[in-house]
Amino acid sequence: MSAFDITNSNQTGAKLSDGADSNYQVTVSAAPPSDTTAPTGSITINGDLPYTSSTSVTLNLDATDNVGVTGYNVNNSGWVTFAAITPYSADIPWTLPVGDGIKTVSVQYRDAAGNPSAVYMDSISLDTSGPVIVPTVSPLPNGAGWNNSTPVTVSWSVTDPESGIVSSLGDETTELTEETAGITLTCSATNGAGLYNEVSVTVMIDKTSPTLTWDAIDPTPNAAGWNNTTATIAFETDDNLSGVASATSPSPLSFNSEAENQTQDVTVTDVAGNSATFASPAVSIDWTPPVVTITLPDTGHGIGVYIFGEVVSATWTATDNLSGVVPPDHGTLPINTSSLGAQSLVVPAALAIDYAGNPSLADSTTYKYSVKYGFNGLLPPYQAPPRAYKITSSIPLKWQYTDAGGNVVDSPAANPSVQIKMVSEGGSEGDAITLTDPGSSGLRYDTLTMTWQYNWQTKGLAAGTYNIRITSTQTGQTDGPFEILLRK
Ligand SMILES: [Ca+2]
Ligand SMILES: [Ca+2]
Ligand SMILES: [Ca+2]
Ligand SMILES: [Ca+2]
Repeated sequence: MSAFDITNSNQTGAKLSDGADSNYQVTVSAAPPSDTTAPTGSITINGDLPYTSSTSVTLNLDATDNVGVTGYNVNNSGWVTFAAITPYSADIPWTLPVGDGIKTVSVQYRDAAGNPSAVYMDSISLDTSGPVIVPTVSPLPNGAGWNNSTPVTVSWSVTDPESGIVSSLGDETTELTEETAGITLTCSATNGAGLYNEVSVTVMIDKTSPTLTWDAIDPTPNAAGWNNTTATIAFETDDNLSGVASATSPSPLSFNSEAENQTQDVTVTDVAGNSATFASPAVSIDWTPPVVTITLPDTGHGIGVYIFGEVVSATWTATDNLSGVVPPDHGTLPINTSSLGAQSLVVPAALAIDYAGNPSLADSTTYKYSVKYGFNGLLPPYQAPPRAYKITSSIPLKWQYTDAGGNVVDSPAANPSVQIKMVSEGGSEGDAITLTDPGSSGLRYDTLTMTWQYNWQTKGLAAGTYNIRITSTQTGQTDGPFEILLRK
């Protein structure tokens, strides 16, 4: 116990023992009782939620003390002091260290006497990543994002390894069975830390093959359905949904060879991978002309040998490689016999034509023939055996050239020569003998009578039979032999 004083407040000098009626004031002063009781308290983070998505949290501090709480120390970061209060309660902002995972915060309180409380702790899980949402499309679309078959199944994986999934929407499996230019499915979810995420997947389904439309054959085939040049066919492709990705040939197709009813295939593929093959219209191409073959007749002088002015025709036939010859495929062709000597038959173009419209070619070199004079034999005074001519006489050999009708024609260009060979008794001919003519008169042509004459000098020749031949240099024809008999 401490000492205490009693004083007379009205200053009358009265004593306690006087019993007088006085006012007394008793003042007792003593040291306060010592405080040895520590505060007690608690801590929660964010109202004791299990997860947070942010490093910024609120610490809920509560403490009480028999005298008064005067401070706290969070995570040993230093004492925060305040006037003593009981109970103490405060929400203070706090920043957690970065990095997802369990975060623990501790707190200690103290009172005015400096009594420290126990250390109180709370933990919270930090999750800064939203839900992981992964769609699965089955079967997988191609590289361009398209499916080309049904059903297409869309399923979802929704997870959160840190804080788990609290709620989700659209995570059911969906089966798509219709073509679509694009249908978007969305799945959303919220995790334990309150983070929201949503993922969408767009499914495009095209099951229909592309189409192809053929243009007309260019140039237009003729009425018989043939072309006689290279031809092209253009085409257009189209697709219902994903679009045309490729065609095996560009437009137009080219037809560059001869054949009947030729086609080409074009395969068209859409972006979704559907393809279809289209055969082109048939194209028939023939650019080879018909081939004309000439047959020269034999009118009695050998094949291809005709008499001046003779009316004669060759026959022609035509064949064709492909489209065939438009009738007629044969006929006659007049042979010109108005010129003498070696000739070529003039085969005009387009004698025959094929169904593709190709005319046969002109030809003036292939078919050779010759035109010669008609010859009526040696003229009088020549006579065939048995008439015999006496050796030493000069025998006039005279002849004329004629046309096919036997009419004498003017033949100054005939340029004939005479050849005479002796004939043995066995019938064989010897070599040509040397001819002499009196006065070297030679071969003469009389324009007036259109007669050739050669006076044959027989002097010195042996008796017997001789063959006379006359050859025209102009036409190459040799007329004869004409037999003549010489006697002594
Ligand atoms: Ca205390
Ligand atoms: Ca997470
Ligand atoms: Ca398509
Ligand atoms: Ca042809």
